[in-house]
This record gives sequence, C-alpha cells and structure tokens, in this order.
Amino acid sequence: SFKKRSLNYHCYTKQSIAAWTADIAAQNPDLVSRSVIGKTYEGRPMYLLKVGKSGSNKKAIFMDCGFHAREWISPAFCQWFVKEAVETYGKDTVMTTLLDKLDFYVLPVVNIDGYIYTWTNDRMWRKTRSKHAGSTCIGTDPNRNFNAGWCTLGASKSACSSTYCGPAPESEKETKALADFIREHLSTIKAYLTIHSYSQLLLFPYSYTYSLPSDYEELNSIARAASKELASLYNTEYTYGPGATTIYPASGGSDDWAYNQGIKYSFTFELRDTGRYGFLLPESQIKPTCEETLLAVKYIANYVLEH
Ligand code: ING
Ligand code: ZN
Repeated sequence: SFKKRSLNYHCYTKQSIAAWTADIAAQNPDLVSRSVIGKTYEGRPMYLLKVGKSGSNKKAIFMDCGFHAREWISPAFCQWFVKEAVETYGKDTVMTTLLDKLDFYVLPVVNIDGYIYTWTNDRMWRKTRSKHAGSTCIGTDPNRNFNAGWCTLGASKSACSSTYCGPAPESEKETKALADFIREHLSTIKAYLTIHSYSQLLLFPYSYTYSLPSDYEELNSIARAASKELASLYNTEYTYGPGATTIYPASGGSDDWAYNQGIKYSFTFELRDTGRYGFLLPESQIKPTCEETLLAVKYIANYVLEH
C-alpha cells in the first residue's frame, strides 16, 4: 500500500492512496471502478480509477497526478476530483452531465515509489526510484521519459541529474504502463490532463520544440477560458501557453507525447503556488487549490464533450 494521505481531503497524511482507491470504488460501484495498469519499479500496483456512469460509445478523459514525487498537491487533486465526482453526481448539473456522457480515467499517483520516498526519506525527491547500470545515482525523471523529442532539450543524459531522461523512452515501468494504457484506449481518449506543481500555469504542447502545434489557436483559447474559470473562485492568476515558451523548453514530456498520439486536448497543469511555499504548499491551501482547479478541469471536460 502506498502510504499516507487524506482521510478528510484537507491534509496530506493519514490513509494510503492505495487503500483510498479500494474504498472509493467499493463505496460507489455505479460510478467508480478500479483496475491495475502495471507495477512500479519497487513492485507496487498502479491503480487506475474509471469514473463515470456506464454507457456505450463514451468519450474518455485521462488525468494523472503524482508524476513528480515532491509535488504533493497533485495526488491530492486527483483524489479531490474523484470525491467531488461521487459526491456531486445527481446534484450538480454539470458534473452529472459530465459523468453521464464521459468517462474519466484517473491515475492518482504515477510515481508511487518516489512519492513514498518523499514521506520517508527526502521530501524534495522528484524522480522515480529505479537503479541504472553503471551509476550509483537513482531515478529517472518520468516527465523526460516519453517519446517526444526524447532527451534533445531541457533534459539530461546523466543519471545523477534531476531531469535524467532515462536510458531510453519509456524505460520506466511507470511511464511504460501509462503509455501502454493510453495506446490501448486511443479510440476513446479525447483529452489528456497531467497535474504538476508549482507555478500556476496551464501549459499545452509543445515543450520539446518551439514550433507551435497545429491546434495552437484552439488550445490557447481553451487555456484562456479554463484559466478564467479557475480565477473566478479566489482570483488565483494563471499564465497559459505552449510549454517551451511559458515555462521552459523540455523534451520527453507526457503532454507532448499524448498530443502526438492524436489526443488533441492535451494539457499540463502547474498548480499553486508561485514560489512562496513551492512544493511545500501548506495543508490550508489544499481545499481552495483543489476547488479552483476543479473548475478548470470541468470547463475542459465540458468543452471536450461539446466538440
Ligand atoms: N514542471 C514540468 C516538468 O516536467 C513540463 C514542466 C511540462 C515539462 C510539460 C515538459 C512538458 O519540468 C514541473 N514542475 O515538473
Ligand atoms: Zn512536476
């Protein structure tokens, strides 16, 4: 079981996320089902939740959290999202329509080994926990490990670097499991959302090149509207745009890879804050951060539904 987090959704601790996935699925069998898409380097099962009312020919949205171990607000958001879905289905008209017409695949923690390591050993760990031949340094950056301009820009070939791209694309069991699942469900997955922190950004392709994606205009206007929705709650300001110019050039990211697989609506969220607390975002900010982010995710999901 992967340790610690959220009994009441306002704190980072308490129950393991693995146990939480079992509970939320067991308590909401008409809305949530759980599967295992693979195992981590250290052998932990990667649980995926499918959230939605059963129906035929449904489009799907894939959302993952916890790529980077120290970005604790990210797994908190995936859990918040599923909790809100089951608690507001049948009450909130937008959520009800979304779950009636779409399926959400939610992977609450991609890098489980790293996440646990931040609880037990090193709060600022980022990478996976895999070992590499010929080096004593540990871990690969999962967001440099996808096959999108792999290791050409803003990534390192040194195993000791925090942005190590790994020995090959999808060398990590975690990224391979995620990519395999998406490849197997390409006909239904219409949007890919990946949740990181921090910086308050809504990014879309590309990060591995300065070239603009062919859907630039549409993605930019969705990002603008989603950022506006997010800000409507607590005035939290987001900047949006292509990754390369909005945050920094970086190859091997999952959003670029998903976009190149044909998933047009591909976005990376960088949640709160802008640096005061950074990765150490206090528990008092979990709820407001999740609430405002939910507005943006619902906006994007509704857009996908209508297009
Ligand atoms: N930021 C992302 C990172 O992996 C990113 C930014 C997004 C890079 C999309 C590449 C593609 O560096 C954080 N905070 O991890
Ligand atoms: Zn990150």
